[in-house]
Parts: sequence; C-alpha cells; structure tokens
Amino acid sequence: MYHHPAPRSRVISRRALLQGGVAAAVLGAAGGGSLARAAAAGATLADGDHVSALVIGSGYGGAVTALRLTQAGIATSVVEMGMAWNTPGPDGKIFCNMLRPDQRSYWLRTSTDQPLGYFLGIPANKPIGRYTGVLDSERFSGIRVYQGRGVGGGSLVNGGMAVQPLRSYFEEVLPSVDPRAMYDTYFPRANAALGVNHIDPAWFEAAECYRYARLSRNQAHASGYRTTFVPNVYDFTYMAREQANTVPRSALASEVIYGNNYGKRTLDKTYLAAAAATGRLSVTAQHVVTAVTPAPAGGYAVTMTQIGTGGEPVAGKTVRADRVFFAAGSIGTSKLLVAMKAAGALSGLPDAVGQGWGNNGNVMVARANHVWDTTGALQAGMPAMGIDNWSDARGPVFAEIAPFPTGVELWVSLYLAITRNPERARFVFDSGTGTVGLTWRTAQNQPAVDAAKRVFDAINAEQFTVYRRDLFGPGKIWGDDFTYHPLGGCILNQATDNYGRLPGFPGLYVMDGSLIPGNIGVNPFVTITALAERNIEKIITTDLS
Ligand code: FAE
Repeated sequence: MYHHPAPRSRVISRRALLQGGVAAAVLGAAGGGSLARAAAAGATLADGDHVSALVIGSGYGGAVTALRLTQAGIATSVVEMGMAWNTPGPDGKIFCNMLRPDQRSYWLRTSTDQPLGYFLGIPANKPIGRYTGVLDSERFSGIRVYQGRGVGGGSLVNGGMAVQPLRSYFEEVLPSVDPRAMYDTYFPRANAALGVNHIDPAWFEAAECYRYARLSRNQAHASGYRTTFVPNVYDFTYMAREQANTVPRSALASEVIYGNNYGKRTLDKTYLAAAAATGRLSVTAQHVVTAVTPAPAGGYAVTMTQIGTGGEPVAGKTVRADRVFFAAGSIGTSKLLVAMKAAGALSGLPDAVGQGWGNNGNVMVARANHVWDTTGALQAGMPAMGIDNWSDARGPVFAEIAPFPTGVELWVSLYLAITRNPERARFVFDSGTGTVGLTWRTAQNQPAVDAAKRVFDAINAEQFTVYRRDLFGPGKIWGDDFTYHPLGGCILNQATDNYGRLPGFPGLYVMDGSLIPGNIGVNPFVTITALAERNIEKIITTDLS
C-alpha cells in the first residue's frame, strides 16, 4: 500500500491533509510553515455538510476556480475522485516510470493500456495490481480517452507542453470570446500562474536528451516544414541539472505519463498550493461525485462515493452546496450532466449539453530511421519542439516531436499530430446500464490521419524512410483510436452562457475542457486555464460579490 487509506473522520482527515499533497507541495514550493498551516485549515467533507462553493475535479478548470474563489474570500471545497499523490512507495518514489509500470500507473486496471501497446507487433502491456493509479484510459466504443486521476488532474500525467493557440484559430473556435482580453490578460495570467518556461535554444542544441528532437527537426526542415520550440511547465533548468547528473532524474528517467517525481510544475505545486495558502481550501480526495440535484433547502445536493484504493466504495455522502463548479474534465463533466438531465434531476438543461465532443484531431505515428540517424538512448520525456504545418489549407497539422524514452537506441521518430478534424460526437445516456456512452467511431479520425499522412509521407519520401507498423497494433501505422485531448461536451455559449453558467440553474457552472468545441489546434491546457481565468473573474464580480 503506497498511500494512507482514505480519511474516515474529520479529525483524521485534517491530519491527512496536513501530510497531504497540497500541504507538502506548498512546503516544497515555498518552504513556509505558515502555508502548511493554511492548508490544514480545510477538512475533508463529511456527510451532511453545507458549503458555499464545491468544485468537482482538481484539474486545470478546478484549480483555477479554487484559487480565485479562495482569494475572493470564499471557502471552497474541491472533490477529486483520484488520490492525493504525496506519499512515496517502497521504492522511495511517489510515481513509477514508464519502463517498470506498477499498480500506481493505471486507474483500476489489471494490465497496463499503453498508448503504444505493441512492439514488433507483439503486445507490450504488462500485468499490474488493480489500484486507483494516476492514468485512466477510459474506453468508449470507438476511442480510448487518456485522463489524469488525482489531485492535480491531467497536470500529473501530461507532457507539460504549454501552447497558446493561434489567435485566428481561437477566434474561429470560440467566436463569442473577446480575443483581445484573452491574449492581453488571461493567457498571460494563465502562463504566469502555471509556471510556463522556455528551453534555452543553445542548451537544446547540445543536450544529448534532445538528439531525437533535433533529428526530427532536421528531417522536417529538409522537406520544407517549419518547426517551433514548445514552452513547457517542466522546469528546464532542473532538466539541465538532470542531464549533468547533479539531481535525481525524472524527465530523463522515463517519467511522464505515470507521473513525474521531480521537475514538473503540476497544479498541486502551483494553483492548488496557492489556493491552500489562503486557508480557505479543502480538498477531498478519493471521492467520486455521482449526482448533483437541486436541494429543497436551496443550492444543490452533491452526492458522492468515497472509494478505497481498490476502487471499492467506502462511504456514501451528500453535501449541500450553494454553488457547484463542474470541473471534472470534458468527459467527467459531460457524463455527469448528461446523466443528471436524463434522470430528471437537471432536466431543464439545454439540449446542447452532451454535444460537440471532439478529440482535438489527435493521431500518433512513428517513422523508422536509417541506422546512421540515431535518436539517442537517453530521451527527455518532455517534448520541446513541434512541426508547425497549421497554415496548410489542405489539412493543418501541428505535430509535436514526441520522445520514445526506452533507454535504448531504437531509431524511432515518434509524433503526436494535432489536426483540424471537424468530426464531432455526443454523449448518450443508456437507461439499460445507467451509464453514459460516447458516439465517436474510430473512422471519424480519418481526416486527422489524412492530414498527418501528407506531412509524414513527404518526410519519408525525402528521407527514404518508412513508417513503423508494429507499435499501435500488428501492421498498424496510425495511432488513431485514442486521444489525450478530450474537448467539448458542454460548449461555451451553447450549453452554457458565455461565461460557463448553466442556464436555468443559478449557481451551477462549467469550468473545464468541456467548454471548448472539440478542437483548439494545439495542446489544450493553457487554453482551458485561461478560459477558466476569464470565466471565474466574471462570475466572482457579477454573481458572488
Ligand atoms: P482534467 O485535468 O482532466 O481534470 C478533471 C479532474 O476531475 C480529474 O482529476 C478527474 O479525476 C476528476 N473527476 C472526474 N470525474 C469526477 C467525478 N465524478 N468526481 C470527482 N472527480 C472527478 O480536466 N495538454 C497540454 O496542453 N499539453 C500536454 O503536453 C498534454 N499532454 C498530455 C499527456 C497525457 C498522457 C494526457 C492524458 C493528457 C495530456 N494533455 C496535455 C491534456 C491535458 O492534460 C488536459 O487537456 C487537461 O488536463 C484537461 O483539463 P480539465 O480541467 O478539463
């Protein structure tokens, strides 16, 4: 067992929170005892509590909401289904790496479900213990959706790439949002609070761990494509010390999608730590919200199940909240709202709820290099460069140059392409099973494959190289049946008003990636963060003061 069991009483939970991720992170970030005391001020929710603001989910939307509400003087309770990742396991690490995945890697699975599930066409997944691990690969009929689970949401597992969308595309995707305010105020605010930093180009040119990126860049340039550096929330100065072997390695030790033990500025170290420092935050981990209904006494009744590390129910609780902020991610928020609408609990929600979901045009692909084109055995897990072919009218592509950090030379160049895929799906309640499904079919990702194929066919032709056909399935070139970037399902100014308010239900708000219409052209968390900053500012000034 790597983590203390879920708290059972307010007294224990206070102590748990003191030891907990947020407090530890605050201490780690600022070294201040007063901040630790502030974090301890919030206790885990108990059955029958009445709170002023409850936030469902602790990813980007939830963390922004928690910080700005607490700063405005409002006591805020965050409920998170995943664990507070703060206690080292027997190996002394909080997270496991990608080469030796154990129970900490996946959310309630008995084997890993790697994005690259094969090697030489042979299944590469490994058995693991069933545990509330940090990465969920949630399976719908036509797509697997990867999501972070834990206090910090997707920030715990993602590649840290912090990219602002092209302004013209942002204006097209979210036409009801004032772009000037976004680009002058909210993107800069988000980047600052997230701790976004830029790689030193001179260091990049020399670093062994980015040999793979330089090779892909040079090959892209030879075919006439532009590349661009990608900012990140991973501390590049820490990475330089990793390369110099003066600190414990994380990005250089095959740590990414199952968590980073060092170097990454995850939300528990940034937004949530700052919220805890106000003394007005409580974080209730390992609690799954299952229902939100209008409460007879006013506000909303939020029903949740406390779970143990095997996913087993430990206790049921209902809390009354004056205001509820849905920040459970595109999938989590959409599923909850669609289920509540179908159950009649929130039957007046607009029909647009559950619509407009997209995969951000994600598709992965790998190329096989010539033996003299080495990618390096040591590869930084944090991508730092992308191929920018977004201006191609025949099929825009922004392809990050992804690592394949196995620790040995494999001559593989890997890419995650973000394309402009117009296909959309919707969430549907199945009254037979009581679950919510997603209508996405794998074939809907063909536009993404077509756009990426144009770029990588050209690079292969120029380099006299071929695609790898063994990593996504036997004979399968395209990783087209999963996404890291679920977006939409509760679109701004359609399912909500222009600031995330759910019409007809005063005090209900949507704050996360479900607001974004399916495709934003770049990695999405900076946009999710900045949009949440914009919306919560409006909500605080107009609804809460
Ligand atoms: P999210 O961060 O998913 O937070 C939602 C939280 O709600 C999660 O912690 C859930 O556990 C929790 N939750 C869900 N349902 C419930 C419930 N019923 N009760 C209680 N809690 C619940 O949402 N994006 C980038 O911009 N750059 C990258 O480099 C990048 N790399 C990625 C790599 C991987 C492997 C993955 C999976 C994602 C990556 N992303 C990246 C996507 C990014 O992490 C994602 O867009 C954001 O995390 C979404 O933020 P939200 O606030 O919408």
